[in-house]
Amino acid sequence: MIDLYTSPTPNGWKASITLEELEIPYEVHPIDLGAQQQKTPEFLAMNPNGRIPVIVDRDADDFAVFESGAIMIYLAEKAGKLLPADVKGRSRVIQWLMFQMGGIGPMMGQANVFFRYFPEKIQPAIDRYQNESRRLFEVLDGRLKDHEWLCDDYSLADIANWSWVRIHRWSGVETEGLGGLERWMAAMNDRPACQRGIAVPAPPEAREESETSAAEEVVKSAQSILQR
Ligand SMILES: N[C@@H](CCC(=O)N[C@@H](CS)C(=O)NCC(=O)O)C(=O)O
Repeated sequence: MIDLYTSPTPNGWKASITLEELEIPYEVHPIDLGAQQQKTPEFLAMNPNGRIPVIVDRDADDFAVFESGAIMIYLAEKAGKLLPADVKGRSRVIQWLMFQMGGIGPMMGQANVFFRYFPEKIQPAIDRYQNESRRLFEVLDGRLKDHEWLCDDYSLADIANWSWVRIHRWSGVETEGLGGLERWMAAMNDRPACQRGIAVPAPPEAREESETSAAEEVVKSAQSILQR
């Protein structure tokens, strides 16, 4: 049994979708980021960086894993799925996983900060992160134009990138004109495990409809984190 400490964010969904795809039993522990539950001594003992997601493997002497990419690799290796065993196949998946960890995630994250959360609208910063996110979407699209999935088969790479790209409207980045990316997004959206994963620990509507009060709550919570 895995304990999953998470919140309804792209990095959290990477862990919950992976668990759902691998059919590994897990117990969800929702973390209220606005209430700083990720900074308590108990949480910091699991992840000194004070961020979700974190897993604890009860079947491995309560082994704790932080960093969403490391969590995904740990789970895939445990189950023997979603990460090929051969050196080149494994490397290809890790390359596209790192592309998300070092590119898509940080750039869309900063687009969210400057476009959604900062009270001051600093247009050059908004442009920089939205343009860079769009450029990275074009890289994904280039690959997905003639590949069903990012690597040889459906893998961790698809889960990691989709968990972020799916909130592109929240970041203010369009996917228009990127046919390969849009086809792949629809295929990801149709997967039952992806649908279950993004409902953990709460339904994702807040990220999709910026006009709702739930979206306002997300903004308020993110602003309170940025002020600390
Ligand atoms: N590189 C980390 C990033 C984790 C991260 O930034 N988590 C955010 C939510 S998506 C968080 O916990 N923010 C709370 C805070 O900054 O205090 C990962 O991939 O796990």
